[in-house]
Amino acid sequence: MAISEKLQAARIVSLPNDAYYIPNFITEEEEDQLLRKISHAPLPRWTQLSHRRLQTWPSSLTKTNTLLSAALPPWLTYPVIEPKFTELGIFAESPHAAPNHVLINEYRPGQGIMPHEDGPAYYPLVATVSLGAPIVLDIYDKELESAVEDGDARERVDRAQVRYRILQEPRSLLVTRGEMYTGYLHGIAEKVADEDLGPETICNWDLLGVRDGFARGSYERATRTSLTYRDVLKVAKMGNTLKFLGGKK
Ligand SMILES: O=C(O)CCC(=O)C(=O)O
Repeated sequence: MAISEKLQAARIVSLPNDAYYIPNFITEEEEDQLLRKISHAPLPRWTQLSHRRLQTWPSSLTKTNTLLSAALPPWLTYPVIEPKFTELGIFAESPHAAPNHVLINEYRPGQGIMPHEDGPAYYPLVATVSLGAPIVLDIYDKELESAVEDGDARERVDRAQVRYRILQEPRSLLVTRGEMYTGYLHGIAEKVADEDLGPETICNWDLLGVRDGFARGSYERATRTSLTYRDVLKVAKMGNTLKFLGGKK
């Protein structure tokens, strides 16, 4: 099954191929339920990074970018993957025809993520469900990559030109794939407010669920959590795991 007409209608037309934005992808009850499950995860599930904290489900990838085969927990599967992703045909063309990996990032006001690309471990498609509060995702040209790698990375990033800005409302879905996935970097600025919001600066402005809510042109950040669903290309089945870890089959 290819992507559905509903997803086609959600395409952000001012962006390269392809990005899709659907407001109110999940209900408030579904958002509450996800936030509850995330907050009830045992503390060791969290990796505290310097500018955000992170949960990785079902597990981190190995050094060779391999996922040890394990099912995602039901609360990350229902209702987001089944039935919602499947109805939209989001992962219909990916190797496992479904996501097998989820990163959960939590950003407090002032926190963010440096411009980066998601890399070759994954099929080039990421589906992001946002919870809790809005945030702006910045899209950078890839030339920034070498600038980030050498010298004073943070200063260079601050000076770098953002090419596109995508506003992600709580409960929304953002899908990026293809050229949008491989040809650009993405990041979230470490700010306590997102400003200069309007039809000229936000490329999904016409697709927002509550455009009026941003009519003042800015908002103070609050804690925002994202679920990024991906399909890891290399999966080691349990039968092969011993061999994989260096043992005998
Ligand atoms: O939180 C987000 O929306 C972006 C997360 C991200 O860039 C990543 O997980 O690679």
